[in-house]
Amino acid sequence: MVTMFAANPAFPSTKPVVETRSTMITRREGLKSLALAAGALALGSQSHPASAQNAAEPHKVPALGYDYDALEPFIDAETMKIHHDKHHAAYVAKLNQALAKHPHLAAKPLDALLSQLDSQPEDIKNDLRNHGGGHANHTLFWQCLKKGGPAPTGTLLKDIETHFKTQQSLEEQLIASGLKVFGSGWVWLAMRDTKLVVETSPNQDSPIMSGAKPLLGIDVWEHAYYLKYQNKRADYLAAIVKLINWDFVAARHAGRA
Ligand code: MN3
Repeated sequence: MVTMFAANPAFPSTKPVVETRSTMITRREGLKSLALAAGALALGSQSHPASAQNAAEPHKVPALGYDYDALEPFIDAETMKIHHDKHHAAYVAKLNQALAKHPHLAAKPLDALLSQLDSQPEDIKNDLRNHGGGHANHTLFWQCLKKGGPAPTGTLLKDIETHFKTQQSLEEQLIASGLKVFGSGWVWLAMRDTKLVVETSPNQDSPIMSGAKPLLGIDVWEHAYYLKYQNKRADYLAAIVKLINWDFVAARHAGRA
């Protein structure tokens, strides 16, 4: 009956009524489906108690420690937000996924795993390297940045002068090295065999993986600067060497961090 009225041009006035009825049913059923889906979602989250979630997530994204816009105008808030909330969070999620296959490794400090990559289980070695490295590197990176922080002083400055003559020549070396990284990677100020060195690494590799201690890490992946600087990595590097939290680097240098 309904179909006949709706299809019959002789009864145009009935068409809206029919449509309204069928629309109402469709909407009601749609709402019912939505409610069921929401219930399923709620049930899903309840079926993972907090303790189980913690066991599955031994590593967490650390707080940035300052506002997304704290480094404006040199590093824009949008870049910081995506970089921290999306990129860093993805490394942590994938690291936790990998560790779920070897729960006994979940409690170990990340640095300990990265410094002995070769002895880690073959099936997660690559994930540890890429995602574990990504987590460690970004955790360090956020702490290395500060707008208007003090210049290096004391023992750190002396060590910089011993190895690089001046802070400026260290900054120039960081920039030059960062420009030489082909593709994605990092430039580091690291303590290697009691010597301060500037070095680079591809991808998410860290000096930790070859027995050195990174004091300062600068992310030269495009995701660190592309929104604001596009392809101008040199401009990004020139800006970021003026955003170094030298107090934090000094604490690393002194073994306090
Ligand atoms: Mn990054």
